Amino acid sequence: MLTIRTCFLQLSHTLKAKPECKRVTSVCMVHRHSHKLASIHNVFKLSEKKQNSIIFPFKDLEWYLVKNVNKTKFQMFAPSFEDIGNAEQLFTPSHKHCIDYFTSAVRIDHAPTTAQPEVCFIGRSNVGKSSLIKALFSLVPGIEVRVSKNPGHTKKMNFFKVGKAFTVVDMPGYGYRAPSDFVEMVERYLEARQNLKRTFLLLDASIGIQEADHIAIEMCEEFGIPFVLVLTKIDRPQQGNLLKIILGVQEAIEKQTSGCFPQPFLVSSLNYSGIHLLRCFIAHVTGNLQINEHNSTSLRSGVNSAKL
Ligand SMILES: Nc1nc2c(ncn2[C@@H]2O[C@H](COP(=O)(O)OP(=O)(O)O)[C@@H](O)[C@H]2O)c(=O)[nH]1
Ligand SMILES: [Mg+2]
Repeated sequence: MLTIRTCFLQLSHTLKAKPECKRVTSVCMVHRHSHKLASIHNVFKLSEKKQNSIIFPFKDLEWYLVKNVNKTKFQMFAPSFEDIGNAEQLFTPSHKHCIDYFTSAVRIDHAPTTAQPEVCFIGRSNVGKSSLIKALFSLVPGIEVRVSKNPGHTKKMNFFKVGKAFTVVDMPGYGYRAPSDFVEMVERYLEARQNLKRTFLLLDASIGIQEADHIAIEMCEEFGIPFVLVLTKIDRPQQGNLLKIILGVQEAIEKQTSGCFPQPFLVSSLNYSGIHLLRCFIAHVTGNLQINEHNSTSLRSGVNSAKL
């Protein structure tokens, strides 16, 4: 049987020959027009329909689903607006709560030792990891999240501290151009990091799960770490195509995983869809936010808490 390491290295060899993700959009473009939606308070000023589609992007799509599809799996984490507002506090800096880039590391033994809970973002190069982290931290003036113009640019693990609450790690991408970095850094990190509370594995919403993603999923499964699939750039595909991808991803979660949260998260760093919900989920899984179950439609059944 091939090890995960060999799978990645073989795959990288193939991918080097046909780089398929060279599309480059300016990140400034991504953030210039959307900043006002970075705060939930501005989202609340929109019509109810728009609010819902930004906060719970799946709601826009469920119309298209035939009646016999079980929709609960897509809406398991559905906190109240109050919970979402509380989570935003955690992503808002103050003199007592400093949020900033902390350090970078090229090897796991260079990674900072910290006891505070940690979450990390992994995925193919160019899938939108850094843009997503930038969107999550969009309420932090001047924070520097390096977003590459060229695929495969992030070769380091970049650590961001959110006060004393938790740490966020932006990982080097796998797939195109960065395979050995990935094996050296990410695999060891995922296997060994004691304080890692959740791994967010990003997939492009126009493409779904690709070969390299399957290997990454298998890696998370093998290490027995809890992880979540996040579909990025949901502003790009048409709704019908997006729905098809989401259903495929959900089926893969159900059939091929045991450590993955049943609900795939949907995000756009361009228009802030799903960003507020993801902030709330991160606040929750790092132990910083008790979800108010009374108002929430989520977390009621035992099946959810098992994977949270
Ligand atoms: N339309 C759209 N483009 C995005 C989004 N997120 C990222 N991008 C673009 O995708 C490219 C790769 O993003 P980046 O965050 O550097 O990916 P990374 O390599 O995974 O860190 C950049 O050109 C971004 O502008 C999104 O939500 N919507
Ligand atoms: Mg990056």
